[in-house]
Amino acid sequence: MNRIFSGIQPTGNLHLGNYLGAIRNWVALQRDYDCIFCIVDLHALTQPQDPVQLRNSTREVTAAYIAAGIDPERCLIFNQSTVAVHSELAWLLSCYTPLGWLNRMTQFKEKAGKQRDMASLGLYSYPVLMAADILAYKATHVPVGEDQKQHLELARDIAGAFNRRYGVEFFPLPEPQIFGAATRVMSLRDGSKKMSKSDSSDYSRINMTDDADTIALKIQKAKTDPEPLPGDEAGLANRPEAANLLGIYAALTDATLEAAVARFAGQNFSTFKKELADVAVAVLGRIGGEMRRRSARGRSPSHICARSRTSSACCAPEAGSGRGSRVGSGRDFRPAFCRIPRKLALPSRIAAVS
Ligand code: AQP
Repeated sequence: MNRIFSGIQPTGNLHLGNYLGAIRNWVALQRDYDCIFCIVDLHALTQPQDPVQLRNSTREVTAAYIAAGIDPERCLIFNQSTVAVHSELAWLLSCYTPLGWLNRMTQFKEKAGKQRDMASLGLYSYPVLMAADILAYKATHVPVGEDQKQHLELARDIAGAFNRRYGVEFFPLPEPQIFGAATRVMSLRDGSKKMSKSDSSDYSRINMTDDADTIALKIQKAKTDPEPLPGDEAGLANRPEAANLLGIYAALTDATLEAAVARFAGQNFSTFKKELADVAVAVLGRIGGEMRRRSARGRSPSHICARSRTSSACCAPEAGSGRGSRVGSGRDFRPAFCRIPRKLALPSRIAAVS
């Protein structure tokens, strides 16, 4: 069976972009693939994090997976820092990754901004760790939002470089899976910027835990332009906010962008926004409510991860009761054992070198 690996950083409020670009697709794919869904807390450490907040966010991401419909009996769920092979393989792969490849990564340029010399090596080599996450499990498919496409291409390049170096087909070249009408959900305040957890304005995003009133208010306040909605998709050119909101509507209603545009052709934004708010509340309200209920019941994510399936996947998680580490990368979902190093038996030629 083909294998999926994907993950989310516990870096703050999960938002509609994470849901439409990633989690929702995972739920649909879990029936047909061997699935590993990770909470990638080592990636979160590429930016400064408050340890307590990081631990809480790790729990929130886990709760979101389950509330959105990921079945822990069917899929493997754990947090990255508990499986050392992610970091070990990242080091190995970094030795096959030319700097020129990393220099092209737009996410690093955006996140480092003008303070490039002050950015951490971790932020720079983030895509190598991401490649290790995927390749450690020999995953064949990676469902992600559009923003991660470049990193996925790099993971394929690194896998290819490794295979060529040793003349083996050791790592499969992972295929990106990018689908839906909202593969890149944009900020509600600026249609040219990605909706992001780290945006300082809470009004730029719809959080998965926002209640119905907050969702409606954020949509009502979302930036628009003065024109009525266009009659066809071509009319969305140079109208990033209209394109974003209609894309969100299409994704939430499982329609095509074309159908969404046709439905609201010629209408003003206020009528459309009311309908958009209703569908957003119907979809996210249920999931956010379930996330809140889970938190209130005090069911810890480690309990969830303990139920996470042990199978043909590479490692077997169990509930761990260890206290969190000082940096906040949890030990809560510690695997009982990790077979990866054995499974990931390196070709003998490499083993001989190392
Ligand atoms: N705006 C988005 N539209 C569609 N998909 C998105 N994803 C993130 N933002 C959008 C997808 O969600 C998955 C997890 O992403 P992540 O949180 O691990 O990293 P990120 O892409 O860096 O997300 P943020 O919100 O921008 O986080 P911060 O602000 O902390 O950097 C991925 O599949 C991603 O494509």
